[in-house]
Amino acid sequence: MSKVYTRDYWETVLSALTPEGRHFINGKLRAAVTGETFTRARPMDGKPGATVARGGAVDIDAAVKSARTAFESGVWRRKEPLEKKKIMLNWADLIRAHGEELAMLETLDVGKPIMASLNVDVRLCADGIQFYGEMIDKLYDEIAPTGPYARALVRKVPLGVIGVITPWNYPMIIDAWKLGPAIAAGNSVVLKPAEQSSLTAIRLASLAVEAGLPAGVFNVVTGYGEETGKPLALHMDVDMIAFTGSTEVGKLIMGYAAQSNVKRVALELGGKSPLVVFEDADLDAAASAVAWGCFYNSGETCHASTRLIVHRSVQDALIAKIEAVTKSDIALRHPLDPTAQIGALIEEAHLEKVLSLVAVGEKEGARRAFGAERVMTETGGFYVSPGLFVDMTNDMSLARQEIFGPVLAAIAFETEEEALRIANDTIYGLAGAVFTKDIDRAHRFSEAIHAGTVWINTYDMSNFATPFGGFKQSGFGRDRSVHAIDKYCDYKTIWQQFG
Ligand code: TXE
Repeated sequence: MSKVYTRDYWETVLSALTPEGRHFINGKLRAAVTGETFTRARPMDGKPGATVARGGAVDIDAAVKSARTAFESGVWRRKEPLEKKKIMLNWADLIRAHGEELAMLETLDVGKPIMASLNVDVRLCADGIQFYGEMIDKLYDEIAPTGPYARALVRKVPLGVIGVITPWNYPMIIDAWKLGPAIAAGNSVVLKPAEQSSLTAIRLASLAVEAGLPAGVFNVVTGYGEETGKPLALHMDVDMIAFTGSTEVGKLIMGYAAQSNVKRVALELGGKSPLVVFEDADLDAAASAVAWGCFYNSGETCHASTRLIVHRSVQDALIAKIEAVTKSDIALRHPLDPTAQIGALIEEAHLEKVLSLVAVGEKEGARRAFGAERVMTETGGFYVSPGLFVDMTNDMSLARQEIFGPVLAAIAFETEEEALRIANDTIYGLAGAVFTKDIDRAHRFSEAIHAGTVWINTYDMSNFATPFGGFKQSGFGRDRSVHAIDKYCDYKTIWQQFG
């Protein structure tokens, strides 16, 4: 029988929690060299959250040395594939076994509903580690075609030390998307989580060592972007940075790579994804897809369906359905309430940014159909209700800027050409969707949307077998799928001449 979770149960778990905020370097917890720490307000109620080590260049240097030593020693990359696979699978099992604790750490840091942390974030993190663990003993190298008197082996070799810099919206999931393939390929990692969400990264590292991952293979240094992320990205002994975050910082990361050692870079950046609804679409399915697609995780999702591009003839009917589905299904509640579907925004500054973008939108002429207001002020914490704006054109800031809050912009169109032009008129290219019953149009349109993922008559379906990432200023390089391994490896050719 499955366990019944209550608010009281989760309150007890929270009060028993003793979050660890120190770095994890060479298999051990360590304070920052300076001894400095920082504390942030917890999103659920604005009270002080956990105390976390404030890392700097010296801490990064220690972590990179530990990662390099582990890599050069071969303690991980030269291990028998079956043995490595067993360790990764143990790690995934330990993540599942500590699911409630990890879920609470995540909710404490980022304010998402505890049941989402448990059933989505913890689950997908463990599944990600397992997916790449299972690949370890199925990776073959190649023999190139040559003449009869020579043989050329084409080996896929790990790069060395990978710097991973992650955001706060899905910390554990995005960590697994990068740690899984990087470590499965034989690399060592230094992870710099977002300053808003350090706790699960530290716990994932200690569980990895408990599972048998040798010390130094996976290190965590916590701290701010400029103070900790930048020295990692500039480090001369880091071979690659795998980054998820804003397009603005993604551009800086490319610059740091160029200024230092031409390290490789993979970037998963922002989005402003279009969801196009034609007049023949199933409006109930479209309403549900657009509401969940935009408002899940309070809109703090890089591939959120933030631009609804709808045929003018069905606009009013669709918007009424979106409002109904939002109000009946997407419960905004305290994150420890097991019935909450969405919770708090990450921090006060972010809440203010979301509300100020809304104010600019209204000044430009967007009309509020519902929501997009600060709510639950009595709880403390940072809550904004899901909201939708109409009477919009694609050049308004609500349609152009990534808001990263529960704010949907609806833009009407008359013809298919116009819909496509609006859909592709963005600097981003992460995701998109088309709703229509016309199969020819569905395929024509999904081919023409310039984005890394396009859905037909659905939104946000995904699994580990499918690559995820963007075109244009949404970045490059793919997370998930067997292909994700490639970017953490390089090809090495070994020639041998016979006789
Ligand atoms: O992102 P940042 P922020 C978008 C979203 C959001 C906006 C700002 O629109 O509102 O970005 O969010 C580290 N050198 N996305 O400020 O700053 C930082 O510490 C090296 C989309 O949180 O890009 C964190 O670990 N690292 C997105 C990570 O970069 C630096 C997810 C991301 O932070 C750094 C998050 C520097 N100079 C935000 N500055 C997505 N694609 O899902 C910061 N960092």
